[in-house]
This record gives sequence, C-alpha cells and structure tokens, in this order.
Amino acid sequence: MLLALLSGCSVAGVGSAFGGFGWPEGGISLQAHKMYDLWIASTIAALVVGVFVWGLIFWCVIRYRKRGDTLPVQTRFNMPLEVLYTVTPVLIVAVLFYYTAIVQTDVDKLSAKPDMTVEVVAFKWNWQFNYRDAPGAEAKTVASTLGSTDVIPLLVLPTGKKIRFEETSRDVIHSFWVPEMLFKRDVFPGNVRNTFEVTLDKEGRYVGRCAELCGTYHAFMQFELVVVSPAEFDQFLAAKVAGGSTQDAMGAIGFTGDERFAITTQPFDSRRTGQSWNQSGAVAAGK
Ligand SMILES: [Cu+2]
Repeated sequence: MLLALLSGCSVAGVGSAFGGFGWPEGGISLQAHKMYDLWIASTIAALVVGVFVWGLIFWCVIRYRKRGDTLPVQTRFNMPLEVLYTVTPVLIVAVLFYYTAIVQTDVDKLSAKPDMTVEVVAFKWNWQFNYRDAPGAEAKTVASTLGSTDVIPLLVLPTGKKIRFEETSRDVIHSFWVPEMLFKRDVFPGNVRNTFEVTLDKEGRYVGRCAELCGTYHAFMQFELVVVSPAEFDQFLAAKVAGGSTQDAMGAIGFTGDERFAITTQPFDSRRTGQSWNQSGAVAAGK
C-alpha cells in the first residue's frame, strides 16, 4: 500500500491532497520543504500501521465473536509472534529516528562559508536587522534596519543564497519566528549568539513575529520578511549602503507607495496620548 501510494505520486503530492495532514503547506526555504516531507512521510507510515492494526482489530471482532458458551482454544506464549511484535515497533522507531536525525541535522547545519550573514538584534519591543560583512561577533555591519513603533522593520533577503542568521538580544529572551520558514529560534541576551542557516526559495512577503512572551508589548514585535531575487537584493543593499533608508532602498528595487512599507502586518495602535495610557480623561494619581 505504501508502495502504491509512493509510486503513483510524490510525498508532496500526497501531502497536498490531504491538506498537509495538519502541517503548514507553502514553506519558503529548502529546510522547510525537508521538514514538510518528513512530516508527510511519517504520517503516511503511521497511517499504514494504523490501517493494518484497525484491520486486525475488526477481523478479530468478527471472526472470533462469541458463538456459544464453550471457551475458544486458549493460546499462550507464541514465541515467533512475540518476537515479531517486539522487533517490528523497534524497527519502525529506528527508521523514524533515522530520518528525523537526518532532517534535523540538515536544518541545524552551518556551512563553512555562508553566502551572507544577517544579525538579528531583538530588544523591548522591536527588531534591528544588521547586514554583516562576515559571520561572527567581530564582523562589521554594512547596513542596518531598525524598527520603530510607527514603522514595521523589513528584513529584505535574496532567494537561492545560504543565509546565516546570528541572533542576539539587548534585554530579555525573545524568539525570531517567520511561520512560512517553519522555523523559530530563541534570541538570548548576553554572549550567546544563536545561529542558523536557511536558503530561501520563494519570493514574497511574509509576516514575522516574536514567539517568546517577552513582556508587556510582546505583541508589538512584528516584522516583515521580504524575499526578492539576488539581483534585486544587491540593488537594495547598495541603496542602503549608500545611505538610503529601508523605504528608499525598497523604492530602488521597484516597490512604490505603501509597498515600501510592511503589507502583511501593521503597527499596533498603542493608544498612548499625552495625558493617559489608554483612557481619555484619565487623571494621573496624586493630581
Ligand atoms: Cu519579544
């Protein structure tokens, strides 16, 4: 049955026929596709085992249903059978473990020389993205995008390049998360620089969030990942290095008007006014 499923159509094909079996479809990186395939293949394997077991259950229920008051033959200690149902699950777990370890190692793999490095700096309550000239804490920042309460920071990146992310936080633990990358990793303060690499393969604009409850304005920590072609990215970076703002640089690669700002999310209204936090007419204590 597994062969029939797999020979007729690819793993991805079966996955999309069943809505990804609950796994988000439409990953935008090579790593995301591998994780997706692992999930679909594991689910198919689980279903094959499940259907087999359900079949056995119903077969027993019907074949050995009560027909009279005489007890059926009582069987015990069937050695081959006991060995079989000990060895089979161990084999299944070993195979699942094997493929999980392969995909996990691949997702965590750092290449000796990534094509580019971006430093992700998290702070209460926003993000800074630094384009670096090399990996490592000693490298220099060649261009930078800093988010503010009014302008969502854009992280512009190219397709087809091995991109090294280096994460650091100014204060508390945050978490860098782009749902379409099917990946998130905590951002720690101090000397810890969490790193990972992805190769993006789908142009587009994707919302990013902080996925670690970091305090009062945690929900304000949105950003947008803008994936463009390598040629457009080079143009974008050149415009930034020349001193343009991120919005100027977005304009330089053909985005116009509001497209130069985030389109997948918008700044929260903090509702802070001159005299109160969020209630008009509120009077400060002691006045
Ligand atoms: Cu945060």
